[in-house]
Amino acid sequence: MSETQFSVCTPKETSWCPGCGDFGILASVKDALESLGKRPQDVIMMAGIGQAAKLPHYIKANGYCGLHGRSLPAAVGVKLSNHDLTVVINSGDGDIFGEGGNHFIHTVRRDIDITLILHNNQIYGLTQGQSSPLSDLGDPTKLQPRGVISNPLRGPVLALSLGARFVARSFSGDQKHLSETIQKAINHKGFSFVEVLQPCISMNKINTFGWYKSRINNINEDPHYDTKDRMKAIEKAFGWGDNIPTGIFLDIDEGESFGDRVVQLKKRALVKQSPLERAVLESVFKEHM
Ligand SMILES: Cc1ncc(C[n+]2csc(CCOP(=O)(O)OP(=O)(O)O)c2C)c(N)n1
Repeated sequence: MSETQFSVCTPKETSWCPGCGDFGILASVKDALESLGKRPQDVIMMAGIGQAAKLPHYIKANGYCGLHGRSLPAAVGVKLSNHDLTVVINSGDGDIFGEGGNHFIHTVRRDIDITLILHNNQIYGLTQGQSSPLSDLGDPTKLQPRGVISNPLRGPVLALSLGARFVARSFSGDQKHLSETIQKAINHKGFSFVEVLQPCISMNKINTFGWYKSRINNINEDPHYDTKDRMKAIEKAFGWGDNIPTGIFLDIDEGESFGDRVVQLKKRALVKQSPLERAVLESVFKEHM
């Protein structure tokens, strides 16, 4: 993919290992933003901590890296303060579903207009290979040499069960599909979730590029697949093992999101309101606190 106005460094200037799946995700995010006609000043890239969470360092836009697992509440705050910003969160499976699991639940439930791109390498990469909540049962890791003994969490299933209206899965090795999926996710009015299958070439020797490539299967190639059918989406999103469904599981565009229900935001973004309007809010806070 070609360089875009969002490019800020070369692959050598990152701390990712050569061949890391994070490069494909970075390229697709930049391509998606460029294709949507976004400008760097109108976008904020947010993350927690981890290898995936370094993505905001490598893209020219506003950026924020929070504590491990805490990207989502910060993203909600940013969107509510300035809903004119395009808010995109990139973080790892440990960050989002381990340390940040509780935040995931309530962010999905609120259905706020932000996009979460999950880098799922099924491992804690930065801290060198412990299992994450998304590691497969029985897979050996550095810390669990006899194999993981907990059942894996399926991110898309959880999101769908919580009422998310846009849920998809893609692969870091298919940058075109990933870019197109991210574009649809960003355009969706409400919370959108894209799980990206991402090889970690140093710490996960099981879920390799070839492992994913030979298993993925795009459900949207089936003309009868209905992206408005939540129960079907849940059934597909549970699929794993030898046949891993990718594509858009669910895409329901009607309905209002949390931001639409906040009356104070109806006129314009909070940061753009006049001091007088803000003063009214302040008096409300004072009265009730
Ligand atoms: C509250 C807290 N717990 C643990 C850590 C240590 N820590 C930093 S990154 C990380 C793992 C990151 O894994 P993941 O989110 O899956 O991202 P990856 O590095 O694989 O991209 C851990 C455990 C921390 N910084 N803060």
